[in-house]
Amino acid sequence: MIGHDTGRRAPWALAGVLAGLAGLATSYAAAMVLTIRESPVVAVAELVIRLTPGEAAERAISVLGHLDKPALVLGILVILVGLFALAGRLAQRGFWQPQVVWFALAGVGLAAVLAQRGAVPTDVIPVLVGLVTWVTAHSALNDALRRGRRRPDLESSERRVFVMVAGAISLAAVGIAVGGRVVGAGRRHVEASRRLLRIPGVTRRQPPPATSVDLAGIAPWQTPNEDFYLIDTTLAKPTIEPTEWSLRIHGLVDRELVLSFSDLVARELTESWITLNCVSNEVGGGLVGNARWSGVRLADLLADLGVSAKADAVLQTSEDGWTCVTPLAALTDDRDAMLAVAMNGRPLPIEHGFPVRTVVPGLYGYVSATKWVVDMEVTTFDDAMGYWTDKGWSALGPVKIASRIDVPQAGDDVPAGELAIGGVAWHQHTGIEAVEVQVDGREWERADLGDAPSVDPWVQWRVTVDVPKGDHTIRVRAIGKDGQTQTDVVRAPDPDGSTGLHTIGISAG
Ligand SMILES: Nc1nc2c(c(=O)[nH]1)N[C@H]1C(S)=C(S)[C@@H](COP(=O)(O)O)O[C@H]1N2
Ligand SMILES: [Mo]
Repeated sequence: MIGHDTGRRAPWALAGVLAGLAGLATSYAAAMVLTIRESPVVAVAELVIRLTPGEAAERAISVLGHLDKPALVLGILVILVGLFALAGRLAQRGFWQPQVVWFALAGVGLAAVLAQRGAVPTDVIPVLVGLVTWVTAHSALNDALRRGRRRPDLESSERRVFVMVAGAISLAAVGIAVGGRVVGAGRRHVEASRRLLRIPGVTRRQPPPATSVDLAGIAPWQTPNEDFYLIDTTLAKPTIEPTEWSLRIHGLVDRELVLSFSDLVARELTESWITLNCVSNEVGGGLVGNARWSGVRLADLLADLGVSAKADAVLQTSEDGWTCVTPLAALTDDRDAMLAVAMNGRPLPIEHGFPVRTVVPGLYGYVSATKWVVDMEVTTFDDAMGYWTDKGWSALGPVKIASRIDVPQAGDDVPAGELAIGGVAWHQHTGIEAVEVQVDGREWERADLGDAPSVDPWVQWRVTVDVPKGDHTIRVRAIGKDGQTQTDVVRAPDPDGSTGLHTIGISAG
């Protein structure tokens, strides 16, 4: 009952929340129509991610997994709704009081939008559209509320006016947001281009090598694209039409180069099986996958450009402004470091870097595997800093030898007697010589290895052991082709990759 003492605050707060949500809707619609990659809310969330110290960001990634970013956006929305309600309550005191909240929120939005890489003046339009909506929608709702206060005799009709104004604003906001989405359906467009894209030289299917490991529950040797782990700092994935993509290679080179997508795929294409893994992967974790990548070797490209002898690093930048610094040597030696255009015989999925990403065998993703890559500056480690190294992660990111038990799983109950154990092991660009398994601290037993066509992909392994009734502990270790045995010293991923042996407990009965 508006205009009476009871429940009087609620309609004012509600008016603030409605106006606030209407402003989010119109700013979202404006971003869509202008095909700006993100709404201002998402830009704020990405700014929060960027300002989060490395260790905290790391913990959020590992605790929340893929949910970390939706959880962040949700948290921001909850805070916003609280501030909208506050603006609504302030309106009880007068016209100007709530404007402080609206202008402050718009200020944060502007700061976030302008902090984006390659921000252009039009990027501020969605924020301004949102601000105008906040101020006008809020004052319309407040007028409706005040009318009732001045004319208590009109209590019920005034209430009707407020409900009608509120309803009209909500409907308009939803309509505008949906309309904006339809008009600016950029992603669907890029998805269609991706589906229709045929890249000469990319073979759809190439059977994985005959592998001797056939054990239910073990990770498939070739990781399907849809099961491949995903790690990046974006909320809205960049959607880049191949015709609009270009890569600039510059810095300490004799000749600078700007490469279009058609220039790139006109060059000789290389196909290579490469296992990619994340430095954040815990011992036994799943942030690792093996795919066949098709692309252009960076060593050949860079050789054409003439790299200065002073250079020892390449600063890579993605369309969304993520950066990493890669040791030059890893891009110019005999390994298949490449600008990849296809993954498992298909154009790269959008979330894995469409249309072009970097893949470097033997280095963790955070120093090498730039998705949506658009710029490469040949430089020196002294002069360049990457996104994660700036947060305290190690500058050089060679992968560490690792092995994982996939079968049985920790905590499984298994029949006593013969037990098949299996999993994967990797030491990219060095190769796996042997895998050994130990039950209850007894002798290490050698496992059988599956085939691998080169030293860059992982290998599957399998061994059969005898387990009597009771509880058992199983550990695995890998031995590299360089003679290195995987260490049992336990270390967390920060700053250069986890170490320790994957160990599981099972019960035989
Ligand atoms: N543009 C961009 N590229 C990026 C990242 C990122 O945050 N942004 N993350 C890197 C990290 S830490 C890893 S482990 C790999 C993961 O690649 P995937 O998501 O295709 O598995 O991408 C790398 N490339
Ligand atoms: Mo990573």
